[in-house]
Amino acid sequence: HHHPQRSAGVVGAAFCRGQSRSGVEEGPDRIRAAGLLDRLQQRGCAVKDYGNLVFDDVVEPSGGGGLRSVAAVGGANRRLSEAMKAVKEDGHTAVMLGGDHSLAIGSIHGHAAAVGQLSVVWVDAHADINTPLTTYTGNFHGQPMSFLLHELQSKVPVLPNFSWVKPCVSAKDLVYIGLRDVDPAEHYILKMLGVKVFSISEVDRLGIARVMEETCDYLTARGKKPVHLSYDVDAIDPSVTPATGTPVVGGLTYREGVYITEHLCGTGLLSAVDLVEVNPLLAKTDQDVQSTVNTAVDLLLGCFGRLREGNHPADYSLPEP
Ligand code: EXY
Ligand code: MN
Ligand code: MN
Ligand code: MN
Repeated sequence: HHHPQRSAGVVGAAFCRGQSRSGVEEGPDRIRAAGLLDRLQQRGCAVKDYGNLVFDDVVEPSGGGGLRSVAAVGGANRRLSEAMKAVKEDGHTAVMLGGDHSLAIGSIHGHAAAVGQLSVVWVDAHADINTPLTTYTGNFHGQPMSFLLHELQSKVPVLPNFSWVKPCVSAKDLVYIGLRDVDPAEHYILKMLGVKVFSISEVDRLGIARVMEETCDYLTARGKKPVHLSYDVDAIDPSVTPATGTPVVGGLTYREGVYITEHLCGTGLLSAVDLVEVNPLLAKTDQDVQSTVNTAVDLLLGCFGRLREGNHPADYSLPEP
């Protein structure tokens, strides 16, 4: 049971236009300010910070069919896809700091462009698999998986600034963990495609250890592919991570949330991680912001081999008297 040394390539995506509430664009800088890079380095993990992406100002076409900021979301994700591809080609485990969850389109697309077929573990209160035709809200953070799955392409219309998106994930290579707020169309899609879902009820029934064993058995049954972990901080209970745009009661505990990252790290297959939907402006108190941001950092440290039992460098030696 060993943890091979990895390097982290960190990309900030300070983007909020996949949803309606400002503040989520502050996620990357707040997570860095909480010491992510130093704490990764202290644990012997090499870090390259690629900084925050610069997104073009986009003029939205008129119309839009009730969809919010279509062209901006398409353009930002195109930029992010190129950045993630470059991080993977530089040999790092990629870390995408969001921003809202619409950014998973570019993050997963770029990851797949660099490494080929991958497995996706989506940890979220929400399924984020509405199509542009089923969304009630018009928010793209509730739709990213619909653009990525091969099986849904006949249901997704052509949209401005989205023509670059090539579907790159198969339904059988996707596992959800933590779902508890799923729209009817999303529930239909998950059943129709036979997607593996460990809703919060399955976490209650099986326990998180068995959920993670079954997740990894399921994903590796057809061969070991690189894993993309897309972690929405709203998967965790809002008592722990209140600073987020769409909190849902009854979430994962801090311990369950961190266990997911420890287990995936231990497989040696983790190739990229998104940490999204931290919105420091939506907390009532500074303590709420700190709890949310510090949990985000702990989730990322878990992805890079930090163990709660304690840790020591491979070359540690006791001082001689
Ligand atoms: N299902 C709702 C929608 O499509 O708007 C809510 C989505 C919330 C998405 C958050 C980020 O995970
Ligand atoms: Mn999400
Ligand atoms: Mn969510
Ligand atoms: Mn381990």
